[in-house]
Amino acid sequence: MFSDRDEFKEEFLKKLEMTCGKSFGESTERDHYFTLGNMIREHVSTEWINTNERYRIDREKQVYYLSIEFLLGRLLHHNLINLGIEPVVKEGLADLGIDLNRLEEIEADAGLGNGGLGRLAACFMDSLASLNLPGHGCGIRYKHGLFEQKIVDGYQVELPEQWLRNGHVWEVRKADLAIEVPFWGKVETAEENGRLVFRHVNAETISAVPYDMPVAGYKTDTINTLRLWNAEPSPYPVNHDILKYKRETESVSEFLYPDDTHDEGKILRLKQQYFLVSASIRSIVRSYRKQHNSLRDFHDFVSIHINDTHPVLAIPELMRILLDEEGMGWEEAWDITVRTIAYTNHTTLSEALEKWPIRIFQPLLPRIYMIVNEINERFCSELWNRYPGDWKRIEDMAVIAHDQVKMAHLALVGSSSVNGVAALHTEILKKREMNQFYDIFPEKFNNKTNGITHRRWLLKANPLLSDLINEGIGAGWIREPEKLHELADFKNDRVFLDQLHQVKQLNKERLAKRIQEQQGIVVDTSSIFDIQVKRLHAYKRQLLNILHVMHLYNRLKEDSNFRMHPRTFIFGAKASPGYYYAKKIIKLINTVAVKVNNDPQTRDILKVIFMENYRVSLAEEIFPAADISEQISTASKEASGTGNMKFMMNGALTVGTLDGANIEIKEKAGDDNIFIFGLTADEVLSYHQNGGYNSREYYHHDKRIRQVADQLVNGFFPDADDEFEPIFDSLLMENDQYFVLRDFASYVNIQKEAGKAYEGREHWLKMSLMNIAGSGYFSSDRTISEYARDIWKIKPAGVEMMNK
Ligand code: NBG
Repeated sequence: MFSDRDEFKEEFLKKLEMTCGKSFGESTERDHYFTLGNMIREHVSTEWINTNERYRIDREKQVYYLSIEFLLGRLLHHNLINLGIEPVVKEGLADLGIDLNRLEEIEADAGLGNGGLGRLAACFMDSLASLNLPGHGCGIRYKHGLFEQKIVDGYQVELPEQWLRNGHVWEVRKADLAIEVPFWGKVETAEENGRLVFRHVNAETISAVPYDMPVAGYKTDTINTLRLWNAEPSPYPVNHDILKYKRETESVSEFLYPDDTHDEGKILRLKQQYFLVSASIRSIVRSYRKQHNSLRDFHDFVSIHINDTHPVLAIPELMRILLDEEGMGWEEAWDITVRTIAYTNHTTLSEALEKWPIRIFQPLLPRIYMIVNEINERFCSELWNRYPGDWKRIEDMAVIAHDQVKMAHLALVGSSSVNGVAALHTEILKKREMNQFYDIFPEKFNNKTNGITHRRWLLKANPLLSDLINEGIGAGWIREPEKLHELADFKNDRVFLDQLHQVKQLNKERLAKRIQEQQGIVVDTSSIFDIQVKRLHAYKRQLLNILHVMHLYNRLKEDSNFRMHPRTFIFGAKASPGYYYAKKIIKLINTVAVKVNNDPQTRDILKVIFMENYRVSLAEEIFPAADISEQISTASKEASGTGNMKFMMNGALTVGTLDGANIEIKEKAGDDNIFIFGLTADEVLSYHQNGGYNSREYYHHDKRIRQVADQLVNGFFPDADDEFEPIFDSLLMENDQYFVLRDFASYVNIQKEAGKAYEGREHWLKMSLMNIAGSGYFSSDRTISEYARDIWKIKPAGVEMMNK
């Protein structure tokens, strides 16, 4: 790479002329961005080839992480940091009058995911490479990532996202490595040399063309690969209506999660899943065959991880290859498959458990269906031997039942490891949701508490805090995040705490500036920045938060003696386009915002901001600016959460329930450095089981609740008509499934406590510091080391070359 800024500049200018065909004088910022991006990717190529070569020669075990989502965000700045060239590039560009931060803004977010699950996959890619682990991602190159959100008159409006509009500098198309994926058609069975062979005929094939992206580890020589598959018409179409065929083919990688309320959408989703899985497994096997004569020891050299159930067809697909292409017997093929595959569960919400009707599955994937059917029959007969006569249990556990294929059951039966994503979540899987499977496969179950890459979420997102940490404890934490512990030594150091305060203020100013630019609202940076950013979902209870805001407003209006530290409540959330109730909540937040922000009596004390189009790049500005992190899901519902970790690492204090990873955050930050409220998971689950909750009692007995609930429907919001009736009904007619009213009083109290605590500035800063100090555990480097050691059994490769 370039050794100094002059060398960089020289190369940059040369490259600019070559790629853009313009002189420097004529060039635009976009030209600069593309020049720099292309230049970096080309530099990475040599190491990338070397890494692959090393993997090939060393024959070390590799892991492939299959995920329907990769929520990468922007890559330019992150790559510069990981490659260790950020300072040289920044200075070199500055000499040319170019601001690196502005170039960064030109890059579109690669938003190929919804939320936590997809962002986790992206964090894992960074940790794998940074730990020199041989691990690669496999996903889909959606033409449109998650929709772009606009707020119009308080309502969410969705626009198609266009991240590829100007091309993507980080990808390399490898057309020669395309794989033909078959759909439809039928299976012919014949006997050859005394054994049955299966042939999939009359299939309609789709070409899966790989686009590879280099994944650079932090200052290492390891460049792993993220391979995203693009769906294109096959050179061998059987369908004669070419235009229709082309359209149908391309739709497979057009949208993330197409609407699946109708069969057509369902077929498309299942197609996407098999497309991802078949292309990935076959390309893995293809490169494996270059090094090995048979697939007999496949599991010793390859581990395949399925991120939630979307890629679970990896199990029958690998079986198909071993049976039909390798000619193995069932037992041997099954043994290899199970040992190769590991599965992570990310939710216990039953509506998220995937089931596919046979009427769709069988015709679309005829050979795969036969294999799933055989897996089911063998599993059911094992169950029959174990629980003779227990029909009910067998029906509950079967992979195929009631004309549906149950994807989670397939994953549980066909993999060697099943993990939850936080300690509580794994316990709930074992004791409740998957208890019957735990009974027969206890050895498969294990916990891997989620993590986040501290390099993006602290080092890159919060340079001011990173510098302060470096001054305090040196830069060792970047490689060994647990070293953040050493910050605890400064908890009584006034000067250090004061600097911490200044850093937070500057980050709040940066966010305030963004808010003013986008919405024209001036926020007070000495107010508490109280932030809830995540997908909008009833169980995440943005409703509880906004009802509390309404309550504070009422207090301010009614009681002139009521005092509170000024607060800015910031929300960011996308609702799934078909999720009616979630969209109502967005409208409510925006309606409250208008009321509160425009009332001269309250507007200096209370502010409500809804930030449009929450996404990775915006998140990077939000987390560093938070004082309070809202993690208020109904206990037992949030598998882990990862936003909670990002806030903690940036020094925000959590107001939260004992749910998901909040429990572990409390352990690491210390009981005194977190604000916990509400029902516990056991209490919620026992209400579910035994009943006994009546939301109307809370409405009748607590006049604060009555007031805010009534305000939803009594004309308090002048233009709202019956807009918020569905919310009112969910609380009182449908008995408040998420215990919003049950937890309301406890939430109001803890928020009051948090507000008071903020005013004891030094103590608050100490609490904030203890959160940062305890956050090292939540680095995805720790998570990935655990996966590598316990599940994948992979070791760092090329250690001798590391640490350049
Ligand atoms: C989400 C959970 C989060 C968790 C992420 C990552 C799904 C299906 N699940 O709590 O809701 O943090 O996964 O594990 O998106």
